[in-house]
Amino acid sequence: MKCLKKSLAVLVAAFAICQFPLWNGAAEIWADTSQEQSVPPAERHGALQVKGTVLVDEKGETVRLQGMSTHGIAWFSEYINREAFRTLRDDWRVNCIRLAMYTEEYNGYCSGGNQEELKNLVKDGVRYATDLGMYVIIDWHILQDQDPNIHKAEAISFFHEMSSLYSEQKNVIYEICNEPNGSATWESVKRYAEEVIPVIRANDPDGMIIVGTPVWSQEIGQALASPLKYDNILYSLHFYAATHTDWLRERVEACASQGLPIFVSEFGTCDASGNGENRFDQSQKWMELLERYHISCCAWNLANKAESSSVIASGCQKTSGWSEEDLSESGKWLRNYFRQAGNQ
Ligand code: IDC
Repeated sequence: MKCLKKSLAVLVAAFAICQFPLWNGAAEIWADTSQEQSVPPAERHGALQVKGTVLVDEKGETVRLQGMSTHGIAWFSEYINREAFRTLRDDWRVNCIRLAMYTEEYNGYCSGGNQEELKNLVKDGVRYATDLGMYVIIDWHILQDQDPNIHKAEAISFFHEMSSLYSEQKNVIYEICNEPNGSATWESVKRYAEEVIPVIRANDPDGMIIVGTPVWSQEIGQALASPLKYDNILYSLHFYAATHTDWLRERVEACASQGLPIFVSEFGTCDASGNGENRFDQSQKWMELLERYHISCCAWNLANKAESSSVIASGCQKTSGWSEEDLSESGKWLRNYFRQAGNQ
């Protein structure tokens, strides 16, 4: 009798679950490896906000985003696919994808690339991340162009379009200039940001925005000395573990402890060329520092290029569902790190 009652209760519960969806968002329920049903990260946390130096979710709890940056989407578009992002979410346990769209390099958005195709790739990437309940960063990947003001007009119209498309979404983050370098100063970056940010905010008043800093996003001290006068801004710091060691970690520590909200929107386990030897000992020190200050981070890069920063082994043609032997050395290390960090 007891047994019958129990089975009836299970049946009733199963029926109730089928009738009433657990939440109203677009994301699917997914099972994590502990076999429990979980609500995906962006559904669980909702809109994020910068509070002091950290990100907080809708319940006011501190959240750390961690994830993968794509390589240049014009060159490695095959990795912009739903199953790739699903593998990263469920197997790598990350909660964020960064879509890197070069502006000036070969086939970049401002250097002869097909702008409609590039925007469609960004839109596809945002859709997949959204369906999977992940956060997604739209990265205006300046590099060779050095100073973001060079393509300011294109940036304004690009971010105007993106922010009007995504004004209602809680999971989209805008990164307005990857790495100012060369002639770019913090004053010139600020001038650019002060024109681009209001364009985004006119459509998406609460949208979170990441701003690059001079010297390939290393000069965060200048942002601390002269911050932008907007809410929900994060300043980017990029590191490559074989090149950037204690001296840059000390800068991060100094700036974070003085109140600067930092986002490591790109890092590598190798040297700053994106290649060379991986330094996992240095990478580990970096991760400990980022954890201590709850700093979010995305690793460079999701591709199978024959360079040490690419996380897929160069001979592997799979574009999702990778097993351990499909990964490069950096890929194996990063997957392990993300899995054990448990920041979803
Ligand atoms: C590198 C890529 C490499 C590509 C090159 C183009 O890994 O395959 O040929 O860009 O110039 C950055 C940049 C990022 C770089 C990366 C490694 O944001 O675009 O990618 N890096 O050099 N900053 C520091 C390192």
